[in-house]
Amino acid sequence: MNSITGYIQDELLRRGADMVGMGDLTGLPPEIRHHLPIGICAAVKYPDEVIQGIADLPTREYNDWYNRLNERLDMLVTQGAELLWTMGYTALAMTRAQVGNGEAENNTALPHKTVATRAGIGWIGKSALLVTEKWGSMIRLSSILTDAPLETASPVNRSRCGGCMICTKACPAGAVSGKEWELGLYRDEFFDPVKCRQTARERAKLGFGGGNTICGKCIEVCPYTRNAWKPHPKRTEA
Ligand code: B12
Ligand code: SF4
Ligand code: SF4
Repeated sequence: MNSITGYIQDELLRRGADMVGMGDLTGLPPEIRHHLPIGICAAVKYPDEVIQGIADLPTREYNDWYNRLNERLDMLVTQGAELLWTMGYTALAMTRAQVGNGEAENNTALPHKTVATRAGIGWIGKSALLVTEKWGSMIRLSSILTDAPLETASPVNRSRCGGCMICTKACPAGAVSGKEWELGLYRDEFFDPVKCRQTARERAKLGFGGGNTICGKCIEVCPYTRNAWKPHPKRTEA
């Protein structure tokens, strides 16, 4: 790894990222990547207990962490971009203010998950979430676009879900069709964002009185997420 790649990675990890990857974006249309060739993916992880707590319904604690991790990510990518600027490179922090939340059409021009697969962080699960070997899908994502000469990872182009259908069966909205993602398969061919959004809004209201459109059952049931949970003292005693 060249020194600037190592430096940026270490700085983002030191400042609170749980995973960092660099991806070559030149295969994507220049206008959606602001004519910049490299994407840095930063991921932060929910505490195990917060995800374990949403088995029945989304909780206020999950809602608080959702907001907290979004703020942490905005800060991280802003600081990462500032570091790159001071080194003389162009860098754009893909904060929520920059990207928007896709509210109108459930779409953003360059989703963080696209940067994440290009950066070798994980694959798109049947759930439509980014799934990683290390933390499953209990992570939130953001990204930085840059022209810095960073070393990029091998992209992930195939799913590792295999025959698993757990999220398809568990999704209360019936939004997850069960079709396996591969490069080129558009989200709406295997996942229904309208059903998900509607049900997540209802479940958030039921769980803690509403506010955000959140549910997260597809995160909690995923075996890759569950494999990452540390043994809990109270549970192992019982
Ligand atoms: C709009 C939106 C929604 C909509 C639509 C969901 C969706 N899957 O698109 C609604 C309201 C339904 C929603 C719900 C949720 N969301 Co949401 N959402 C977004 C948002 C703001 C934009 C997503 C978007 O543009 N989608 C458009 C479609 C086309 O893209 P996509 O599904 O994101 O991903 C596709 C591409 O990445 C493509 N792709 C992957 N690699 C490559 C490579 C190449 C070369 C190409 C061409 C394409 C490609 O494959 C994917 C599937 O087609 C992102 C934040 C962001 N700015 O990215 C968060 C985001 C996707 N949401 C997130 C989360 C966690 C949730 C919820 C769990 C909410 C909650 N907290 O309870 C649910 C889960 C729904 C689900 N199972 O996907 C996280 C996902 C984290 C993860 N581990 O994957 C994100 C990234 C927010 C974040 N900052 O972390 N969300
Ligand atoms: S967030 Fe809830 S409703 Fe949306 S896909 Fe996941 S399990 Fe289904
Ligand atoms: S629950 Fe199974 S099918 Fe769904 S994303 Fe996780 S591994 Fe893939």
